[in-house]
Amino acid sequence: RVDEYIWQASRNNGLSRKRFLQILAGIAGGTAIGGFAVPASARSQRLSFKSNQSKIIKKLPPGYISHTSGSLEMNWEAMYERGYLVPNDWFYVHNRSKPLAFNPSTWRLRVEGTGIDTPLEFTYDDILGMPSISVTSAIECAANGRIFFEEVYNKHFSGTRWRLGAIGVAEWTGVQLGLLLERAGLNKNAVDVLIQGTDIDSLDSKGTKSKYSFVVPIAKAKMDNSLIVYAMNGEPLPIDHGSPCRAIFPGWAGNANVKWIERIEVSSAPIYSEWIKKQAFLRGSDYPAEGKLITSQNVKSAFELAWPATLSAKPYLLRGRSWSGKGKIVRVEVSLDGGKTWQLARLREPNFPFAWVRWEVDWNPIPGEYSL
Ligand SMILES: Nc1nc2c(c(=O)[nH]1)N[C@H]1C(S)=C(S)[C@@H](COP(=O)(O)O)O[C@H]1N2
Ligand SMILES: [Mo]
Repeated sequence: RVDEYIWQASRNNGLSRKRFLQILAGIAGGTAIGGFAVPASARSQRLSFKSNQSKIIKKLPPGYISHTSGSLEMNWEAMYERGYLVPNDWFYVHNRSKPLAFNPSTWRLRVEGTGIDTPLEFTYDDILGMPSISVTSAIECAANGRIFFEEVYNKHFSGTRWRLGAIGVAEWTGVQLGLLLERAGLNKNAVDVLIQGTDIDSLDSKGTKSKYSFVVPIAKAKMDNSLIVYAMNGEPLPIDHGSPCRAIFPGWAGNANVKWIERIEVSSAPIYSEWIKKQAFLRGSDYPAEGKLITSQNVKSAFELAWPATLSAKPYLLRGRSWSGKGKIVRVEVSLDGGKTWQLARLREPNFPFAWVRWEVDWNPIPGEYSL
């Protein structure tokens, strides 16, 4: 009931167009969410590229863990005792190319394809003028935690060596994708919806460049909480996070949340581009020959601690967060002895589905080494 109430309140609070324009006018590079002091121990941990090659625009607070020029993760230690939402400056980034500034007067979002009756171009103003909705949801890179696979399988995997910080929770404001599609005359033949960004990513097998995109089945596109958003935590969407507009598909892997969108194709036949086949499908003996679309994320948890952490041997309140792409977390058990015994953690409100729940456990250790 509480969750339903908050969900309703959050829908009602969808930023009005007037309020959003006020925020746009008042923005001067600063962030509206202040008061986040970083523990001295949480300094940036690795810089393996020259800063002039960076694909990330925002000024980084101390404590980020940088992997490559376009990927940096949130610092879990810095989240200790922090609020439910991750401030925009602290949010992890996964950019395949350096984002480009957009011009609000020339930007257009094209909606086309065999699954709609009236192809349309939306201006930025058109989208701001539509009924808005706000949803609190996580985004998590599909590869979050990859480094632990290396430890478990004892072999090197290609790609960013994320620990557990390729996740963040924010309040997203925008319009329902379903509503946008209805405006363009969504018809009964629609099967798949492709969301395309402006950034060129990979070369396909024929050697042509393709733009970053993801495809969702029409049923996912029409869900209440599938959004095209232009605001993040009450601020205009930051450039690193997809301005002017990005897709949000709560529960699904990070790749689905296409940034810097310019085109939506609704198709009456399944869409299998080279790019989609390569990046968005699970393959191998466990899956059908054509592969299986990557959809919802599995359960994970993280302590709000450095890795590894050194603490003084005195009473300590251990904190962490747990999340799942399949729904709400109902129970969290913690082990302080490498998995021999388990105890229930205390959960803290709020606890939104497709976001995370914060939890805590009292600990009074004698000096030694522990596996939590
Ligand atoms: N256009 C575009 N959209 C994109 C990406 C990208 O490189 N280009 N990266 C995707 C991936 S892999 C992830 S994990 C999320 C990261 O979102 P964030 O940087 O806002 O945290 O965006 C997704 N959307
Ligand atoms: Mo990602």
